[in-house]
Amino acid sequence: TPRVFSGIQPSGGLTLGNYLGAMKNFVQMQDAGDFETIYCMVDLHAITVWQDPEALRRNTRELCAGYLAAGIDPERSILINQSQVPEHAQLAWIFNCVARMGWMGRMTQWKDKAGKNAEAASLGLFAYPALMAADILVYHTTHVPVGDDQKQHLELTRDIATKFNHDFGVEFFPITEPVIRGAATRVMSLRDGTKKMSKSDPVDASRINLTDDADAIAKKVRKAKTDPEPLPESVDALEARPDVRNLVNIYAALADVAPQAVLDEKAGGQLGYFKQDLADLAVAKLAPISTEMSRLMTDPAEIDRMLARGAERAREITVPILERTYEIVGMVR
Ligand code: AQP
Repeated sequence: TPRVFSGIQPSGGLTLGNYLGAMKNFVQMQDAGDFETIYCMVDLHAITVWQDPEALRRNTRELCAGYLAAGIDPERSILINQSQVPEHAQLAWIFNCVARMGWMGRMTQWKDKAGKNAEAASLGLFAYPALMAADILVYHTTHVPVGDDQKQHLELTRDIATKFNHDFGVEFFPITEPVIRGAATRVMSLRDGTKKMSKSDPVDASRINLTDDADAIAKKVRKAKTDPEPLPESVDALEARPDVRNLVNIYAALADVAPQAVLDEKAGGQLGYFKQDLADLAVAKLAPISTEMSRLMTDPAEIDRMLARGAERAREITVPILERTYEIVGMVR
């Protein structure tokens, strides 16, 4: 069966960007039933930059609660925390020996995140894409839903699979296909429409957290950076107004309509009113999720049981694939 894998880092609380750009889509893929779906909290990826241990534990459980509240069903999908399925890290080591330094050095995410001070970045941050390749290939995943920002890493996953197969003269790892999300929503910062909304942005007002209450959401939307012009007739006119475009896109994604349809209804309106509508819509759509998340978070032991069960199911797939990989590579078993 075609199989999908995707993950989210527990590197902070979930944002509206993670929800509209990733989770909502994960749920649709699960519900469509065309793929076997595996979704992950990638805690090993999160620690490529410093994470406070208590915060990491809390964020991992909260991310699990977020998946469940958004509609991931742990029976129909496999829901796991990365470090609880040790084959991810074990296969990543093999891939560290397959991938080339030059490939990693060309990754734009590495260049962005390490910045000018690459000497001080962790070795894990550099090797991040090899672990991601392992996440995907340890399940022989055939399809990965990717946003623009992850295209290059999936390309590298394909290169690693190709080189492994070639070096060992096998047809073992599949060449995973990207599933490009239709009209994928890229949610931008509420303080800067040219920067992506991010859980690790130090400014809380830049993002809507899935755990924000109605007041917090309304306040952040009201204070979102915009210009004084009314809403235009056509989306083309939003090109030059990234902050306004971002709010229109968020509205459209929450309402499940095209951005143009939002303008057809609201063109000419003042932004103050539009922000009020947007806040109402965001609260209506997110309140059930945040309520369910808080309910789930009252019983962390139940979350941990669910994750243990997920890991058990995942390992039915990963243990044989890792075993076979070790054999191919020449490890005595
Ligand atoms: N602003 C966004 N708009 C649309 N999609 C987004 N994603 C993240 N931010 C947006 C999608 O969420 C998934 C999980 O991403 P991740 O946790 O692996 O890390 P990220 O992309 O780096 O997300 P953050 O929130 O910005 O985390 P930090 O701050 O830790 O780097 C991915 O599918 C991503 O596309």
